[in-house]
Amino acid sequence: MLGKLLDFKQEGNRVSFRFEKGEGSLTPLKETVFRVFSGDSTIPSKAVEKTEHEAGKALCTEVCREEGGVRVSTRCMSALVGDDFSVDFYWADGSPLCREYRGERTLSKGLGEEERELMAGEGHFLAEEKKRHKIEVLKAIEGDECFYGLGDKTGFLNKRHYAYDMWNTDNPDPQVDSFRALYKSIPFFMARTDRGDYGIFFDTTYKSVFDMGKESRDYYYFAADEGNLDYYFIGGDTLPEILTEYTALTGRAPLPQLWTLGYHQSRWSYKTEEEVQYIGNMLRKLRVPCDSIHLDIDYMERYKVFTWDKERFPDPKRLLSHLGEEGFKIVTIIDPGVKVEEGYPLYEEGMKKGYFVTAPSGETYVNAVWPGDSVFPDFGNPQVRAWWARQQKLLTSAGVRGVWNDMNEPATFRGEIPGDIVFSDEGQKADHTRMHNAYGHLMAKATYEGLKEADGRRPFVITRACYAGTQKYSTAWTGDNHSIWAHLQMAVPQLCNLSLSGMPFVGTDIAGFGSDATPELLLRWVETGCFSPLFRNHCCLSAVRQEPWAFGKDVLDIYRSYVELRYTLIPYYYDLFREEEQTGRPILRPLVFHYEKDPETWETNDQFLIGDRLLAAPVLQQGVRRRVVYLPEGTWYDFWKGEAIEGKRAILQEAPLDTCPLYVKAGSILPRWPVQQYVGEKEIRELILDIYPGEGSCLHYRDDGESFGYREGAYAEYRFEVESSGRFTAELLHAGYTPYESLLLRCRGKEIRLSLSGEGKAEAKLW
Ligand code: MIG
Repeated sequence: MLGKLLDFKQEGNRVSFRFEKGEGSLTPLKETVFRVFSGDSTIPSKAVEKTEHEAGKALCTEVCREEGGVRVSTRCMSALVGDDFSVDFYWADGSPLCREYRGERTLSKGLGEEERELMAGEGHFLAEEKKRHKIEVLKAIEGDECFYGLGDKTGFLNKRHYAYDMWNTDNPDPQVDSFRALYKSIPFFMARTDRGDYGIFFDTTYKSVFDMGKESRDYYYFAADEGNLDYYFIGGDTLPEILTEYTALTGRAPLPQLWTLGYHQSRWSYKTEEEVQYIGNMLRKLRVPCDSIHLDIDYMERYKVFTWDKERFPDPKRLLSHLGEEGFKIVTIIDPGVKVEEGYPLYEEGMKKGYFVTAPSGETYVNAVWPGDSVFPDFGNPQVRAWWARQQKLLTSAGVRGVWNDMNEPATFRGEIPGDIVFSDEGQKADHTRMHNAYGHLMAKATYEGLKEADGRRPFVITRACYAGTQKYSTAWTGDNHSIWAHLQMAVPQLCNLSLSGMPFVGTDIAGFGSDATPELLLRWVETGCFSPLFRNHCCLSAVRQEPWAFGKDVLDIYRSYVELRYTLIPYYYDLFREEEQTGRPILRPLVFHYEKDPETWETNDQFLIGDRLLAAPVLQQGVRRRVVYLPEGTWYDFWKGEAIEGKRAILQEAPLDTCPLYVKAGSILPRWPVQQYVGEKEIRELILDIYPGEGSCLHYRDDGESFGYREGAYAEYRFEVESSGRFTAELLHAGYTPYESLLLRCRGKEIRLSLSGEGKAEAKLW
């Protein structure tokens, strides 16, 4: 596309190239991270906020012409830039990692006119026409590449042989493998290959295509028709390393408030004050631990955002404070659409200030969502974000503790917003085509800033639409799944791929949103979903009730036991979030994340790891009471029975309806708390440590669970270690927060209570 490479110039780390038909640059940001760029450098990145890498040290060890192009070398890698801005990446020893595909694309025409009509007549799926894109990067598939990431896409863990679009889409049909797009656009993937691993982040908010070897067995490609050629290449030996660099670029999820790791109960909608109170009462009476109840769109007055319906919620402050005393935190939904209505302050103020997106003619653009005719805040404009941020006070002043952003793809009822509708891009004039995929991301950013300002605590935001980097502001749920087994099955690879896309705080609607749940589906879903960071039961207006008690006592008892299990593991989850904030390693991890040398793990769709210590192998099929479990290398302990099992093999595991097969790696130390009805119900003075024989160590972290004080050192951090001899040691590494009074070590039926000495140390003999 850019034609022959003519010459190059090096300025610091940046090497710029002149081609026959344009220019480009290649910049190492680190020894293993390169940015490849050609286009309009004034388009602001929505994902990458810090560019401090670029200022840093000199990274290029050599830049020189050779046959085939110009080689830019760092200590670890090199990139060979050639005609048409092809870039091949090599290890320092000269072995290739990822090379451009230099052949032609195999373009085939779609169906002929007549055939199309025939097929369309019965509503058949029409094969896509394979067309060229303005920006197209083809990389060779040279072996047994597996691809992971790409956000929330449907289907399975390994994305090889599938093709997707990045275009935030709200399609309420049951989502299946052939869907090309869902709510989120995260144009990042990692490749596991025999030659090493790498990640590619194509930083464009324009609609893009990722064909991961569906069109051809010889190459995969990513492409767009507008915007820049702007991608980051990250090389590494392991997937965790690559994710660390990707999240260094796009940001990490900040440590959440502790209560957000508890159980959330939701439904579209708990419509009245009485109903919300009733749900709270039931949860407490039936002793199902719960921290949060979510209010869907019906709490508002005729779906007007930042209002309360005065009849159904006459005194939100009183209600929320009463629920607060019982340990419930209330999360309210907020959509972007603002109802067109004279006298509605938000609408009037926004109109006066020109805060809504407009048609090219300058007229405010109107489409329909829940409130009927609505207008759409221009979140690309920093002033609009600041205005939106200020609105959060209307919620926090009533006691709201979290905000759930929905419909922010943005979804609209009267057709999609036309491409030429005018949006701002940080003050630059832009259009819907450019801003669509960033809309939810920027809304979440405004919400985050607003909550931070109004409440001061770590903001809790949930969003449906995302772009790369949304993890800095928000958690996410996977939108409108259905109460069908296929969607319980999909939940595992979908949450794993979101996690590998930099979004660690994720979950699905437990028991499914659309369609009707069954008792068995509810149970298998809570047995799986109790491990997702965002642990919420939610369902649609029209669906049968699926609260924990909806199917009788036997179901309730099993359901409760998994909520309780989760509450005992909250300190472990919190440790994982601490680790995530520092390294980008997510909470949910597919097996390949830690065992990529073992091909058995490459496509595991029905098991996952929680951190590096726990492995869950839930039952995902109706009627099934035993399943095959693959345990990777090492020794594992059955969580329920305690017996040791040698790994690197498949076992047949009994799994009656009340059992989610769960395993702990030998040498693990699992921090646990007693069951509480909500986080903070009990004052926890003792930390339980479940220890599984073997060798291992971990860090344990504790703070007030709420404020940003930890950033100024207000936290306690411990290091625990167990040796194969049975010697256990504890050390308090940082004492910026009240330490535990004691540790309760539990190992193979034995219990030892320990207190730390004045120097913050303790030790014990476990076996
Ligand atoms: O399409 O607010 O995904 O969680 O309950 C309906 C009503 C709009 C879609 C969300 C869903 C929510 C529902 N919303």
